Amino acid sequence: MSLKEEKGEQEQNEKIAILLMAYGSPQNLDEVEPYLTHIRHGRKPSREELEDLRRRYAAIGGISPLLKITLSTASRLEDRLRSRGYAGISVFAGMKHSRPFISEVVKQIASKGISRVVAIALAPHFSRMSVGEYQDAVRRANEQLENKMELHFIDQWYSNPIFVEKWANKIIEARNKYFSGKSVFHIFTAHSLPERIIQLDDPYRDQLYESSRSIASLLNLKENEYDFAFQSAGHMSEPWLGPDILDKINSLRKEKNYPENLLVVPIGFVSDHLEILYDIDIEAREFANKLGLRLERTNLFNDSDDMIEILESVLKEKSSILREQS
Ligand code: FEC
Repeated sequence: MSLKEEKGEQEQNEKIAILLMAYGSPQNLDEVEPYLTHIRHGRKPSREELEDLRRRYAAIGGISPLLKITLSTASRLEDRLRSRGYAGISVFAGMKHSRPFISEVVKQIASKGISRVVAIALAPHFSRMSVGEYQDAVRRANEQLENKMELHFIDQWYSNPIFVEKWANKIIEARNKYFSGKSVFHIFTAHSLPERIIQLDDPYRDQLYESSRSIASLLNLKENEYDFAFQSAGHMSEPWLGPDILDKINSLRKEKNYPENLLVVPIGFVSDHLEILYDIDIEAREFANKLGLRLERTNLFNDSDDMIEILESVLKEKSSILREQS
């Protein structure tokens, strides 16, 4: 074998995939039904449930930007890693509940002769019911392959110092933009999950509390300047983690010297999508306004340079594969 061939084979062996995983979203109103059926593990939604969800998508312009943002993040991260000299790394994006499904993307990765995959959900806090399910989808797809790939998972990354610092900057930016010089009450939020996760010793809620505290402490926020609330709870009969953001706003309004200016900081998410553009920007804002309060929210990272910097840092911190390559 010539030196060139040997080098080519080595490079072939070193091919690595980073798989970014996100929730997924319907690409038009007709796709809402299969999407919601998938979320519900195959149970068909009622006509009212479908209409309610279609109405929410219609209210944000008919389509969520989530897929576009995730694909762009993957492409920008790949460019960044290549520019850093990681020539054998390719970045892919797979969705949990819509196309391109994680299972399809895992097959596509394998078809390129890649043998190692680092999978990271674009959700910074770990729960068995959220990130755990992304990981199960990767494992199941890998099991179907003739030549199984080596899988590496990044479970959580909420405590990455750059992530914490960038959130603090987003808060300062939003306060200057909307509330310059005025006092502001900060509500950190994340997606709710069924309350039973607590009995299962799931780390999700504690990680969210820790996340809020570390961002608040970087900004020297006093205890009476911030709190945490859950958002976007499902419409199922079992109890979900609370307090819900609307209840939190209501209870704040009942306080004696209630805060008039609220800043929502959705630390459980990294990009714009239905749960931000509808649940916060429309539903929570209207609710607060009716109570005479002003509600604004921070921007999210989306596919910005900040997001790419955060992901690069997380991958280096959490993945020995990347460290081996540098
Ligand atoms: O923009 C988009 O089109 C997608 C927005 C979206 C994101 C998202 C993130 C999370 N979810 C989590 C848990 C659950 C559980 C159920 C559930 C249901 C829905 C429904 C929609 C939906 N989720 Fe979601 N979620 C998004 C959208 N989610 C739509 C359907 C119910 C409804 O009408 O609102 C309940 C499942 C069931 O019914 O059995 C549980 C968690 C996250 C944050 C972590 C992550 O991003 O993966 C946790 C974005």
